[in-house]
Amino acid sequence: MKRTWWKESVIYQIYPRSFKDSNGDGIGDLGGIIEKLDYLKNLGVDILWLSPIFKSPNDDNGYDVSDYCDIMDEFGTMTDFDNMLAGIHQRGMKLILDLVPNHSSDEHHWFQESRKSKDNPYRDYYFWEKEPPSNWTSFFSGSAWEYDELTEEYYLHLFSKKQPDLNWENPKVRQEMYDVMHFWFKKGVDGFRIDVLPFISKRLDFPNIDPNNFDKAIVEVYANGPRLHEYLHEMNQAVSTKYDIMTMGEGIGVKPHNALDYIDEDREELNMLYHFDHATINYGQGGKYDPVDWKLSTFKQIFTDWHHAVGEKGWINIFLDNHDFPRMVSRYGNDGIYRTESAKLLATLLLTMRGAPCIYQGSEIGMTNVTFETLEEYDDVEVVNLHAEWKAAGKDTTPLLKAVQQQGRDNARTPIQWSDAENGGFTDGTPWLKLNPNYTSINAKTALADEQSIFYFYKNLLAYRKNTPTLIYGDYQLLAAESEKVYAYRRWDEEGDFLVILNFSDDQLFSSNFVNTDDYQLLQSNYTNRSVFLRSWEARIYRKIELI
Ligand code: ISL
Ligand code: CA
Repeated sequence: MKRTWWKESVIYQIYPRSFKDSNGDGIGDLGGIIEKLDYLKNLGVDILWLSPIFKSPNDDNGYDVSDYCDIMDEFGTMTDFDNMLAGIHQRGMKLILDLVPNHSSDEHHWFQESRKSKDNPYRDYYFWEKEPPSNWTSFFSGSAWEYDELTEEYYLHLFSKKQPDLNWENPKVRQEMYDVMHFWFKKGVDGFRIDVLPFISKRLDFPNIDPNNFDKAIVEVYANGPRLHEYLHEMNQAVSTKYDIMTMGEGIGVKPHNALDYIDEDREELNMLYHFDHATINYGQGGKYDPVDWKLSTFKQIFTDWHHAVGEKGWINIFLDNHDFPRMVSRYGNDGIYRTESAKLLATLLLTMRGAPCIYQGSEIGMTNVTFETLEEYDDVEVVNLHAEWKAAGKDTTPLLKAVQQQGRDNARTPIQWSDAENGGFTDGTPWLKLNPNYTSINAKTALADEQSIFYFYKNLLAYRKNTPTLIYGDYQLLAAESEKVYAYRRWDEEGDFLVILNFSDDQLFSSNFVNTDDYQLLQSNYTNRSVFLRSWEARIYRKIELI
């Protein structure tokens, strides 16, 4: 396999609004990121990915862009940006930004022009129809078609009505987006994470969807549109290949069978794909807010299927949480008595798979889901709209509150807990979203003072991975596939041979019942002492003896 810097990098995702506030207005900002660059360098990550920092009215916290070549007022100025980028590069790290090409804000001047009249030159920057051509629904409740009385037509928005979908059929729109990319690459940015990338090519027959199966609608109707790969190849040739950068596409709706259409190196489209299959593992019939139990065997099969589907031809991201999903330790671990052990176990999984791991801010200190008492305390547009919908329908919202506490995006958006000081040291003002009250015990300051903390577990394993290409490029094989408690696998190549054994349960088990470790030696565990048992949430890495 071809070795490249981006395959060997570990990515750290910053949600700037919640990372660190430097001026007391309660909103994280670029100045706050600059303050924490040494912290990130100390952790040992290679690439910082910033959720959107472009000008935005913040209907969806920056995923609604009103100017792609300027900085959001709340986050700072272009000078702050230049200083931040220089600080990142000085420390030997790289920066990737979040491009949102599928939709803009309705406050973007393109849309302001577009809605003015049917013959405005910007009209076909968006999708306008006399009548809604389909029953498409928005991710954030209601129809995806919004009536605009100015010209008495409907425009398409797959997300909020303040996020009109851009019309990539129009070559001018594509050129605008390539110009945006050139603008940031010329400044020295090292790549882009590309938001809902599989949606940019639309099915112009706008087929109706099954309203009771949104997941199917995503895969078969919204994503993987007819001209998608033509656009990606064009983007690659017009922009990506002109710089030493990397592109990673948010792979919503992409499945193992079509993954290589995006990332096969020979196709010259994207560098890596960020798929969702495990992240939606507990979605029930009613989707995200209708959660069901999930099985470890399914979870393991998803990672395994993706590994085999991609093979040596492409590269994927490995992640367990981000700003759209609950905290990983609350979701896949045990955030009660085994919080530390299970956070370390999940770190072991993240950092020993083939792919580019993405650590979401706060996971390195084991931050957990938050439980707000009322729906009013939630800020996320998805929840605000859903809440309004339930109220309008006269429904009892108690089950919704419960589902939001478990599944809501704000779980991962509470501000970073830097210390046990007021508001976790995140801000001197009033935070835009309440902190998780457990900041008094779970915070970065406490973690940095404790050699056994989750933070140092990440740091040590990050350093080990960096010097162990087998863990990056090596082959993978699932072991003990049927177990509902243990996730075990082998990673190997001609330079090394490892076994990873992860106990995803509170139970104490005999590891020899699952995997034969005879020729291997224990390299590390998330428990300091040794035992014949595989203890609750124990994570072990073994290395083959003759190769040591
Ligand atoms: O959280 C979700 C909605 O339930 C996801 O399905 C999410 O909408 C999907 O992952 C796309 O996410 C991206 O685009 C959205 C934005 O709100 C998310 O924050 C972003 O990651 C629209 O730009
Ligand atoms: Ca601020």
